[in-house]
Amino acid sequence: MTQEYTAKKIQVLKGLEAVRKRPAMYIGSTDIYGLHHLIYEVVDNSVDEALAGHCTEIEVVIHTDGHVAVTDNGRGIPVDMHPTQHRPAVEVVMTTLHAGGKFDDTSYKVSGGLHGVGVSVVNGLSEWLEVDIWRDEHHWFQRYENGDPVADLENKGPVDETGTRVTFMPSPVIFETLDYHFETLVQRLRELAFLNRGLKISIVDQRGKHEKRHDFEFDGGIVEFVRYLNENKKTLNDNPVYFKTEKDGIDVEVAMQFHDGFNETVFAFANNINTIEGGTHLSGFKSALTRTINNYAQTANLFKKEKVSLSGDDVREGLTAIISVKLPEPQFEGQTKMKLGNSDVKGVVEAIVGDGLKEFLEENPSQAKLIIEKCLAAGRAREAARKARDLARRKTALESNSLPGKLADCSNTNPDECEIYLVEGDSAGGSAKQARNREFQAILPLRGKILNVEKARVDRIFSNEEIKAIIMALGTGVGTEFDASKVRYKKIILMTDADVDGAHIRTLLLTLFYRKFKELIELGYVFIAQPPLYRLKKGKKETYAYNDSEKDQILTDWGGGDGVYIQRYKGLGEMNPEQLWETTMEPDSRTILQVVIEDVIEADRIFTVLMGDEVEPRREFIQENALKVKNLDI
Ligand code: 0RA
Repeated sequence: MTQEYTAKKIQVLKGLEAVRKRPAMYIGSTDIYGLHHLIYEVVDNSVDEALAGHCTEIEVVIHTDGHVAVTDNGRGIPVDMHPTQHRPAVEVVMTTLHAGGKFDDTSYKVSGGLHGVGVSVVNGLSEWLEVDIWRDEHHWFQRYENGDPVADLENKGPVDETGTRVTFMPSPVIFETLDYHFETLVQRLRELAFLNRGLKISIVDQRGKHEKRHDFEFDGGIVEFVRYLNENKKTLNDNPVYFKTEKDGIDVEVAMQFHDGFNETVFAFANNINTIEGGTHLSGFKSALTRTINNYAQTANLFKKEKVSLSGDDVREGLTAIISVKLPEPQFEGQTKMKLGNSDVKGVVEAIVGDGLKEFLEENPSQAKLIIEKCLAAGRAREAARKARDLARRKTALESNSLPGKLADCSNTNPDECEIYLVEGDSAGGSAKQARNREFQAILPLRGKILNVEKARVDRIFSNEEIKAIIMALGTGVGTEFDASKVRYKKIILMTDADVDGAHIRTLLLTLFYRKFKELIELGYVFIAQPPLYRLKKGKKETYAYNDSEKDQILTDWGGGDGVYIQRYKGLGEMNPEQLWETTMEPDSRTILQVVIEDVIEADRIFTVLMGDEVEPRREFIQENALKVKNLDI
């Protein structure tokens, strides 16, 4: 940016009352997501300084009492007098909605879109906020409370360096929680560091006994991002392929690497935002990929006799890729505003991926051969799966209205009111069938461990009996035929034993849902049952405990363990139907956990990394990342 910044460039719109009145309109919500959003907003401003070429380091510190400081070594927020407001520019930036350089096309601002609501929103939602600016050879300081300055901008003396520190305490009146989730912040900051090559981003958490800290700085940028996602995978091209271009103000970077697994992991970012609904950058990438691989296979005579073309799904099997575009005026569309709409982006991405990939394949014929063979194998498997599906369909299995033999269905047919329990083991299944309310609760018993879909190709997945039964019972179809609106139950409850095997089966089921029925998770239809661990009885008193600390609490309340009969349930099968009903299935008394995907990238990586043989990290993951406790029945 060559244009000099002056205070008059800042356009003045509105005061901050609007923000306090309707915080959700600006930051999405006032729960933990909104709370994290405050940090992202401030960090985004610093990232913009970095993108403009003026900042190399950003540090985020969470202090003991929950206030947060974000420091960068950029140019510093301007402090000169605003020509019409007669206040320093920083005060205007902090107290006026949408003030900032970004409304005129000469001040190039890249981040934002989703977050780019302006730092004034953070100020408006903070009990107090302090800004320190090192600029024009001086240290400047101002404090605000509930959005209003408590004193004029203060000159605290001469300094040499430049930068900005924004320190803020989110308002406890506005936010439901002030308890940041460190790992979530770490993941986002790591992602930002990957997406902005060479930028150093640190995060420090001082709340616990021991300080926690991460320093991220990736000189390889998104190439390192791809390596990180492919950790523990056997890759086909040893180094991720990387393309970069700049055209008409649009910056495009792509990194990609194939591995011998079966999942497609393609993430598209626009201005550092994960555009989970895709958009023009993603479609440009996909069409170039399919076209280029087909052309190369044709020219290099790799199709042999068998096949004439590969589909998009075939060429993306086992592909990990990051597409990152940066552009001055992103248009975010779609339901969640996470789909890039700028039409000119498609051609730019298509051109660079087409040219770059062609060159890579031609220059690396042995790796190219591996990749094409893998795509061909994917095509064959897809063909086999299609045939198996057609065959099964003729036998009225997967499609039509037929249901699996093991399913004890409910009588109600309104999906809004219906639940299905996927139950570990035939004996627990039997208890559940007796226990249930057959009007709205269906039971599908599953025998033993279901297939790990992370390690199997489509044809095997769809010929697995347990998985077939699940697909038939759900009614949605699968793969290209999947249709969430056909779901037969809007509560799909996984019910497994409270032991290591149960945790494993639950993970296998979660993997199946994550990889093949992700939309059902996104729609909030997937839950985990919480059976009790103990039954406690003393005289006529009887109760259940769902974990050890609950059990200890009950024993304390009952005046110690004397005369208390404690039964530890090793599995669901040890409960009789009445007990199973009242503890785990009765909507008024049970607790079920809703499965939510907090962070797609980490979820994807973790599923691939952890579907190996380690049980412990898997269990921790399930407990810490995938679930949000929500008692839906209260
Ligand atoms: C407006 C204009 C300029 C810089 C900034 C804002 C700025 C904002 C933040 C927020 C956190 N860190 C920041 N660093 C800079 C350009 C100033 C110039 O031209 O010198």
